Order: sequence, then structure tokens, then C-alpha cells
Amino acid sequence: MTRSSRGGITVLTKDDLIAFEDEIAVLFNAGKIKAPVHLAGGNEDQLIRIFRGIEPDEWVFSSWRSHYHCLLKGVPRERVTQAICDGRSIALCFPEQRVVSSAIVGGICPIAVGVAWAIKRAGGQQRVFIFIGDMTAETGIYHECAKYAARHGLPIRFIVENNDVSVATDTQSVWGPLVSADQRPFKYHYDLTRPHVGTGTWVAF
Ligand SMILES: Cc1ncc(C[n+]2csc(CCOP(=O)(O)OP(=O)(O)O)c2C)c(N)n1
Ligand SMILES: [Mg+2]
Repeated sequence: MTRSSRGGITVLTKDDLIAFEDEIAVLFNAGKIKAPVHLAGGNEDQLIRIFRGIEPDEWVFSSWRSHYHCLLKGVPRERVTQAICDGRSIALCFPEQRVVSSAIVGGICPIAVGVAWAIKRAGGQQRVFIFIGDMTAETGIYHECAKYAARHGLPIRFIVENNDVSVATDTQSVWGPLVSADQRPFKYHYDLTRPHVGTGTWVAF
């Protein structure tokens, strides 16, 4: 991997990324990695383009499928390989390069939002980029985090990596939006005439 460098980060090519996953596959098939691995593939061009817009001091959050994100954020190839061989593929974390991941579906969303809040409160200029799968993007935790972040003007960008599947299930057929009127909840509106709780009068018991 002899490449040019951008902000101190070695610029990787599509072939570099594919070669990395090929090498991990060989190690896995040889029984050298005694833990799950989730390989990427087919998204090299998209990620290379996206990472061109991410600065070294900005934060990247990801999921169980984060080998490419770690490499593109500047974690040395040998360190990523070692962590994977140590059984940490599904939760790779390299704070030095500001890339953090979790294997819990949606679990990384509130953590990323918290970091974005911290940056905003400190008056920082960095942004947070969080990569989630298409099924994760259908979960409640994602929707709450995305709405909360938007309402508070937090410096965070959610990036949905859509491969159409949730493990082996077609994501949209199971988790997609409610389309017809009888699928959606019936709503009525009213103006509450009482306080949220109690009567509005302080009662001493
Ligand atoms: C809380 C939780 N429930 C279930 C799982 C098992 N699980 C791992 S990946 C996954 C599907 C995720 O699909 P998607 O978000 O589309 O990501 P992809 O793997 O396709 O990139 C599930 C259900 C998990 N890791 N965490
Ligand atoms: Mg998916």
C-alpha cells in the first residue's frame, strides 16, 4: 500500500480495500479468527468518495461491518488486522483515529449524538459521521436520534449503507414504512384543558 497522503492519512484505493477483505477472508477460513467477521464489498467507491469529505479530527461511528471505515479513517492496516485476529471485528474502536463502532443494532446512534452534543457545547468545528445499515435505519432508536439531533442543530450526519438486507431478510418487506391508511394509526387531535399532571393546585398531604 504505497499511496499518497491526505492530512496525514494514507489514501487507499478500491483495490487496497478489496485486498484487505480478501486477506481477512483467508485468515477466517483458516480458522485464525475465532470470532464473527462481517466483510464489506461492493461499497468501496462510495466509501472512498464519502471519506474524502471527512477530516482527520472528525468522528466516525460505525457498526459490526467497519473494517473499511477504520482503514479509510487512517487506522494502520496492521492494527486493524491485529484487532480482527484478536476477535474484535464486530466492535472495532480506535479512539486515536476517532473511529468507534458497536455490534448492537442502533446502539451507536445515541453515543454519536452525545459526541456531537459535546462538540457543539465546546464550540468545536468538527463533525460526526455515523454509518448505519438499512435495517438499523428503520429502528426507533435511529429515528429518535436523528430527530433529536436535527432539532438541536447538532453537527452530525447519518449515512445509511443500503444493501437491501437485514442479515438475510429483505429489509423493506419486513421493516419498511406503513403505506395504507389501515396500516397507519388512526389519529385524533385535542387541546388539553388540564395540566399534564395533577390539577394545577399545590396540594399538601
Ligand atoms: C440489538 C441487536 N439485535 C439483533 C442483532 C443481530 N443483528 C446483527 S446485524 C443485524 C441486521 C442489521 O441489518 P442492517 O442494519 O441493514 O446492516 P447490514 O448488516 O446489512 O450492514 C441484526 C439483526 C444485533 N446485533 N443487535
Ligand atoms: Mg442491510
